[in-house]
Amino acid sequence: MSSVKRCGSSRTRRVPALLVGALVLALTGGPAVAAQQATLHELATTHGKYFGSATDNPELPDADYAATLASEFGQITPGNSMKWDTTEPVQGRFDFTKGDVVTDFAARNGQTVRGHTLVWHSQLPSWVGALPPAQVEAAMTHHVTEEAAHYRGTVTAWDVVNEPFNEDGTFRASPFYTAMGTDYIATALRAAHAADPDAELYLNDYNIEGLGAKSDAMYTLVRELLAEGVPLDGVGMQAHLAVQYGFPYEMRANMQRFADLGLDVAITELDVRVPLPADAAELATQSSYYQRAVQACLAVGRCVGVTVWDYTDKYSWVPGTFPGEGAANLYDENLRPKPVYDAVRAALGGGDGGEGGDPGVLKAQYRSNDARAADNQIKPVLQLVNTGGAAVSLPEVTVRYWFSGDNGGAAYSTWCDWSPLGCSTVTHRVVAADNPRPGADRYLEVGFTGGSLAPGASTGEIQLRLNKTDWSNFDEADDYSHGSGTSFADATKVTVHIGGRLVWGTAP
Ligand code: G2I
Repeated sequence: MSSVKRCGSSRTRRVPALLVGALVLALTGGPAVAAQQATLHELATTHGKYFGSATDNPELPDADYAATLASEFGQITPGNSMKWDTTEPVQGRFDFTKGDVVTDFAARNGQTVRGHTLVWHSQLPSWVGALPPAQVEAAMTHHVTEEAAHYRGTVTAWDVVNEPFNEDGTFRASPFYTAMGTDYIATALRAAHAADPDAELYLNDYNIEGLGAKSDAMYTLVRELLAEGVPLDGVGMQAHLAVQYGFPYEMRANMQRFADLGLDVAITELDVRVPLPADAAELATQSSYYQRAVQACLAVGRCVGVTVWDYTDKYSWVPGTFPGEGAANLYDENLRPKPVYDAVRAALGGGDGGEGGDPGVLKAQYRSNDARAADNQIKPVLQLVNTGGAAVSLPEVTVRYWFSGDNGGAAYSTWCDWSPLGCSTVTHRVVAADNPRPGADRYLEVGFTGGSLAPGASTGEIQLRLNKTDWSNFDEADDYSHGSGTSFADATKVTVHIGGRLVWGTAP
């Protein structure tokens, strides 16, 4: 059984992060300091998961880089050194020198290694594409067999096949697909299993983190493979995210549907790039994306861990591939942790020093601006307060003020009358409730087009108003979110969502 599995089997244990840090110090004979901050991996371990990073051979001689890689992360993935163009540049001539440097580093530092990757259309030496199709299967099987056998016992999980799909969910063309059709995937998995029966075998791809055509295609494929008894242990979701493209739709639910098939899932290459220069709102969005990805993994029992695609902007692949974008990683180019690092710690329950900080938590406060509960307008005044340890990106936030339309016309006008944020950044509309209740068949939904809320900060009051376009009267007295207090108080009947997740209040 691999150590990834062992990690998984201890998933139910909950060890306070500080205790883990103290234990590690005690076991390594380190100084008996009490307040050592738990590392990302130690925090993840308290949830039965690992926290890892990609790395690459040219980076390892950088002593400061290597020190943090060794101390902060419990798992590493070679970014390039196990790819086909490095390990078999000439047919039949194998060279595992670079990959061995990475597995040696991991062994010295008690880390597990995800092997990346055995079969991929990219970074493929030209001789593979030049083979007659009839010879591709034998070449692929030989390659998979030699490499998986070489790393038997040192690599705990393999990305056996990487990026098999196009964006629309069709199979990607490659020498393997051309020669064998979709069978190449089962053939590669069987060869890897024969060479290393203990390794966890994964299919890995990007843009399969959320529900959608591409993840549906992966879901269909893995269900078929499992039905055929093909050895497959997990699905890797790369998670190369960008603030300008939004967070993957329903990531947790998507991970859970793979888990429900009996597979492990892993976030294998997480980074979140931003257009440069990054402004405060974009960085807050970035923090929230990292947090939401980590939270999705924590919420899915069979998510075994999170790997960032290198931990520092100093060695990021992003600027070379997306000119004008970057700052995608947890540490800056001088190897200093950035605020997004603290956000990830908070999401892992590490807060600002292990006290269990709550990531991105908002509360809603409400006051009535309306002495007349039976006229033709509703005038709630709302404000949000960040009670968490990390900045919250306001475009991720929606607020619901629940009311009843009282049998008037179905059309509404909504207004923001005043807000220190500027009403132009506040969006508002009336939405019909999915589950209409007395006093709550509709809600006023409030959102934001920009900005972020620092820990402890408040939006200040947002003065809202709505009416039916037929100007018929409301009876607000029984409205779910209505109150008569004219000074601000915490309002648990006003609900707040971050990225679709309920973070405050009780829905009717
Ligand atoms: O592109 C990001 C990742 C997407 N998923 C699969 C991963 O394998 C992929 O990793 C990146 C590496 O991080 C880069 O370092 O894969 C790239 C190639 O597809 C790697 O970049 C290449 C450069 O393009 C080459 O010029 C360079 O010779 O790295 C090579 C080795 O340093």
